[in-house]
Amino acid sequence: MQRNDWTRAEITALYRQPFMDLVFEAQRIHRQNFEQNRIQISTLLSIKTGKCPEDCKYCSQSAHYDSKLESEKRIAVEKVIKEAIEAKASGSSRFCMGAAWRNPHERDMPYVLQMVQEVKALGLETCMTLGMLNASQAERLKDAGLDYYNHNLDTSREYYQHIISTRTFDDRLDTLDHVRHAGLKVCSGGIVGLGESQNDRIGLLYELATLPIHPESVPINMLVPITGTPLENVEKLDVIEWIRTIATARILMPQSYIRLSAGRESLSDADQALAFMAGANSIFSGEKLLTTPNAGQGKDQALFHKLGLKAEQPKVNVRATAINAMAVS
Ligand code: SAM
Ligand code: DTB
Ligand code: SF4
Repeated sequence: MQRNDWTRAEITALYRQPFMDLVFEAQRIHRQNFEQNRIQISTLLSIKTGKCPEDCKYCSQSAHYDSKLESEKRIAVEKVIKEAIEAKASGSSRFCMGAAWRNPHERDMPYVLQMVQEVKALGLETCMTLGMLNASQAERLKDAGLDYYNHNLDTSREYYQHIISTRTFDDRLDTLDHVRHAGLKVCSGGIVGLGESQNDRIGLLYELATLPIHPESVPINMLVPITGTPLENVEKLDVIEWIRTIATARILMPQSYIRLSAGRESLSDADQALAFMAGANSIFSGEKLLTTPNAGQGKDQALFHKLGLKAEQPKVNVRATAINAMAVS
């Protein structure tokens, strides 16, 4: 059962309880709702990189900072399809395409819609993250076959203004509303290690867990410090706080996939094992996230082997199976 009426006091009490009790409870709830030892794997691809007009203080792609990132215009749909085929072959069940836009322009819509149709036809779940959407754009993406839309709340309502000034927290909620009303699945989470307080992490969890419907997917990013951005020298967050955030998310949103997103490169196998114990059940695989390095496939295979974890199989897509069968006949 989903609860959407969590209070901040309840969440604070959950988050601050003795660590072992928190992780134990999160794993208990995890096993009631998901098959144990199964991890969903997604692959990310940047379809337009850098020169973003937004000023998110953590981001390598913001045009406001000199991160030395090489920008790239929209990449060809054929190149995206090639990457998607490789992602599927290496065990991914979902392919996420991200663009450094404030929002997609109308001239970008035919490009992204074609991409969704073609990736979906490969039998992969599709996800996009393109910035803010209006209602009509969300509906057209849904009609093209998009499964998930990623748009993060990032941090608490109070801390948000210290991190981004070019769009508001309520702008983000509006996009999530359009995505939900279009019938798309919602992927929304946040980023920790921005220099926020524990209360801000609790505030982020409060916002996510009190949405009218919980996001189906909740990415928890750990800051990857980027040289040239205002957060390049921020103090690294204690890993225990990252685990507490994950475990509390699992308890508050029992049926959501909790994804270990950015930052795994800086975490040990033991840290990640503890995160899975705390109820995380999804990762991004591959050598690269959008612009920063990720634990490569070999490392992840070794980790899965060590921990006895298995990849969740892609959901069968009847139309895609038929198309693939035609392609090989
Ligand atoms: N431009 C789109 C947007 O902001 O909605 C989509 C891509 S954006 C890179 C997606 C998310 O990645 C951000 O909301 C943030 O949580 C995360 N992210 C970006 N840069 C990061 C970094 N340096 N470290 C950790 N997470 C990061
Ligand atoms: C999300 O929450 N994390 C992913 C995905 N959604 C798009 C992005 C992580 C980006 C990390 C920094 C980079 O590689 O540029
Ligand atoms: Fe642009 Fe997204 Fe980076 Fe913000 S997080 S600067 S919106 S690419």
